[in-house]
Amino acid sequence: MFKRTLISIMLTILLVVPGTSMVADEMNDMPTVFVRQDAALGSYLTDPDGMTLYMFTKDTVAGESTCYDDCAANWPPMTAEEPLTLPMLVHGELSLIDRTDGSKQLAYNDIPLYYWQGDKQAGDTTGHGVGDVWFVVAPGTEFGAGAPDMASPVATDMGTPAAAGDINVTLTEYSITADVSTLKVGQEYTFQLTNDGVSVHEFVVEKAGAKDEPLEADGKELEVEDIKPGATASLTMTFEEAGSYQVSCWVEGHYPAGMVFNLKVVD
Ligand SMILES: [Cu+2]
Repeated sequence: MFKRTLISIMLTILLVVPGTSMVADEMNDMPTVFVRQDAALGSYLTDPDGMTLYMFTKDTVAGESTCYDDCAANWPPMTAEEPLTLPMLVHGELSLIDRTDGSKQLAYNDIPLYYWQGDKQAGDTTGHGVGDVWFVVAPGTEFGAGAPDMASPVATDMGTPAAAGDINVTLTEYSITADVSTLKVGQEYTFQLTNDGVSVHEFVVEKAGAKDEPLEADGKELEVEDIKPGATASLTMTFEEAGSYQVSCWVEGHYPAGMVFNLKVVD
């Protein structure tokens, strides 16, 4: 009996530790859309699982979708529940617009948002440029802006795998970018990390769409925590398998706001 009471007291203490309740609050405030970084596309909006969201330039009336039937089968409208919340530092407005079948669709600055059936996992952007009318949506895009003028590529490799060696990574509020984005299986890379921001950041290497689940090598997690503003750090590793990966920062709220960068590893 005494033991049980002790356990229950300890549990109570654990539950009132400062910070615990704050984390819970922030979880409730999980943004409706997230931001992601891609070497070729710059920043773009995704759903909370990292699936890319697209705009349709044939939607020419603010807050109105023209994509139905076959179109909507290929480009499913994104739906969401209230409250609608944007990540930190992302300006604009989310709303739910009415579709003719009575369903609701999420819109950003009155731009209806869609998925592409060809995308299979977080980091896929295969719908971008389809028909010259479907495009990823950069944070800050206004309705009627037309085809986006994409930011200049942040990486230099653009599909050619980088040779073994250094990869320069910059962390800031709230983005994470690397100077290469295509890597090769079996090569040893060293991520040279620089925190150019004003907050503490971290660096996690994981599978595309993973949620703070660092890869492991020799029983050690491939991550660097607590990188102070202005500090540098490094992480050396070898990818054992081809596929889609991401490097990200899981300090509370940073990942949704854009601290996730797409990496491709090829044979
Ligand atoms: Cu961070």
